[in-house]
Amino acid sequence: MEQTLSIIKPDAVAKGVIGKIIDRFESEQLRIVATKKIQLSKQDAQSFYAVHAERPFFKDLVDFMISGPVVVSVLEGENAVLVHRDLMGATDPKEAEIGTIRADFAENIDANAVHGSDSVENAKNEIRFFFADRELT
Ligand code: IDP
Ligand code: MG
Repeated sequence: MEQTLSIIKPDAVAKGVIGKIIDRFESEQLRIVATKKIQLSKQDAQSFYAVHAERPFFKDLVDFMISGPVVVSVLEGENAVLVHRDLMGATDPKEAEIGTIRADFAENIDANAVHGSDSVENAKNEIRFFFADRELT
């Protein structure tokens, strides 16, 4: 069993597709361990995406991530990290395979609907960033 962190980004929350996206997780046997809708502060977004701090798109990414509420969830299942990344599709929705979340719900690479951890190690850190032990049931 593996855990991963999902963020439904402000564009997808504003579109009203939280339920549709979570349904895809459960349809692929990813169990919802924890979930909550929150408003990130600028500092939250900067530290969550610190690995991208030197990239040219960093400021736009932070501004976008704080432009409205997000839904953060912990998903659990066999190969959860990879299963979730496959469901999400490529970072650029134009390159995402048909039937993936980003192909179906994202507009462009800046507003691309979802985040997913890219490794088991990063998943652990990202889960700890958002959730206290008592929230992980
Ligand atoms: P990922 O979300 O598919 O893991 P990362 O490379 O980790 O992609 O990038 C994090 C986020 O930064 C992306 O989801 C996207 O919102 C944004 N991003 C990545 N590359 C670009 C870019 O070239 N232009 C604008 N935004 C980008
Ligand atoms: Mg990433």
